[in-house]
Amino acid sequence: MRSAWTRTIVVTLLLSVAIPVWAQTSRPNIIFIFSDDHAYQAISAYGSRINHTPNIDRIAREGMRFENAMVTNSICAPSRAVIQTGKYSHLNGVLDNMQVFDGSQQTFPKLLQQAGYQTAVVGKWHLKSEPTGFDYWEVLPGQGAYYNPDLRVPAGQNRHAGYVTDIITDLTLNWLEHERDPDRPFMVMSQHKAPHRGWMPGPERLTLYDGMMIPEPDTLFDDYANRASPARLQEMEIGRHMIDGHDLKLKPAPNTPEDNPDLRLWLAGYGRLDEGQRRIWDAAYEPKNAAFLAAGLEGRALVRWKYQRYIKDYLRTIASVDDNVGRLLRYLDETGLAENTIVVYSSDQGFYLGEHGWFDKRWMYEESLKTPLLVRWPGVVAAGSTNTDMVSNLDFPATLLNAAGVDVPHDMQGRSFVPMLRGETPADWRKSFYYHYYEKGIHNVAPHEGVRTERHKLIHYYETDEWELFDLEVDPNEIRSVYGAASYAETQAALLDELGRLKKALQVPDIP
Ligand code: SGN
Ligand code: CA
Repeated sequence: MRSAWTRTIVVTLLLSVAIPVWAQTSRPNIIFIFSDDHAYQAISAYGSRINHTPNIDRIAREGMRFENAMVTNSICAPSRAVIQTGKYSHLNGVLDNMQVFDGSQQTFPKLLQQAGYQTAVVGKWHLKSEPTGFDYWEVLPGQGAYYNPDLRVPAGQNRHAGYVTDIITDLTLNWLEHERDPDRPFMVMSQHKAPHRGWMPGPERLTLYDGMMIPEPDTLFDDYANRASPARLQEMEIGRHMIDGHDLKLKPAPNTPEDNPDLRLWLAGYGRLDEGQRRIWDAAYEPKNAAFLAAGLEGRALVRWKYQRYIKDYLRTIASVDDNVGRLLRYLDETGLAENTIVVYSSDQGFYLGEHGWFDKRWMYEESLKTPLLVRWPGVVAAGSTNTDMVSNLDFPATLLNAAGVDVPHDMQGRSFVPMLRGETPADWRKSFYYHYYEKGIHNVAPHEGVRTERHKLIHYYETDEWELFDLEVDPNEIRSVYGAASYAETQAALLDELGRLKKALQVPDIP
């Protein structure tokens, strides 16, 4: 009797001590690797026809690939504000790239911090106010620079020599290795500038793809027929809107006037290179540029050349991102951290790689609505699995909180997709998705909202009250709107109802 009591007491004591310790050490770490403007079409795990990303693919091979991850507002700062808060733009206050994020509001890093996580953010931030909810932050001011970038810290600004993608990884690794407390779980956001416009490749990648022709997308010469007027009025065409000294890396002539915008952009990019970097850069571009100038291309041949220059530089910057993902993954392997660390790879939105003749993003069309999302979580996510449910950047905070065992606040509009990571989709998961782009400015994309279902998409350009309806099954490239067609009357009515229902449920204010 007495020994049974003793055993009970001993076991009870052990449990009361052991459970919290066990729970603490088993909470997963989180590495959120985030790039800027990385199209899923440029990841081989997504079936890229144009490049190979072996390290990013490893996350897919050892984890889950999401085929329908969508953003609520396809532009940089708004997407980042959604990820901080789990709320749509109209509730988090960042509707466009100009607005300042109110860092006093609830964010998922703050909630993780309160639960005992160490938190850090390195690289592109772009929310205008200082990061809040992070034990360590070192972020690019604004868009940041590709070469020899400045990075802001609470005490001021540091200039780092070298290439931004490498530097962001160096800082991430330094924090992991030397600065964090190894006894507590961590969440670090390692956020690249690349492959954002400017598309300046790193010194080792300047000649990658030389002598090759990258395949063109089917809609490079889209004529925007059978669409509402905004598709024709945009200013993001490879043929018409690329800037010589900036996008196309053509050195401005020596007598260019100082106030020329082309020259200013050239100086903001190439102008940051030190002498050694310039020698490597010039050796790579000057022979190619001389050949181009000698060829005197016009019309479609010129568009095709611009596409090749654009896509190769874009993919070169991604090659460096991929190398650096490899560095992070190797570090996790070598330190044994890999086993209990969730690795996420995603981007702030998708991007046009010549589809519809475009670069940039913003539209509710597929290439910019969808974003890459790969998640590795050893012991939880089945290796090499895929998911086709409509998940969103809106769901990232709820998911990461849930994975960390932290309650998800009721006012977050996103929902945890941890069940999907375990291979089970809840029966009541969303079957339709609300999208809203607000910005008026560069690239002249008209504000619009809409609803996406598994098969259809309804878009409203409310300033001109124009509509588009796409049947993605028969028209995956979205080149023929069937809005108003008699054969789609029922579908159209159902989508209109659904749009109204979603707006009500999500508390979207009426458009002024
Ligand atoms: C810059 C780019 C635009 C880009 C926006 C937003 N022009 O203004 O092409 O759409 O950023 O990008 S550039 O001449 O400065 O390169 S975002 O990713 O920050 O939203
Ligand atoms: Ca972006």
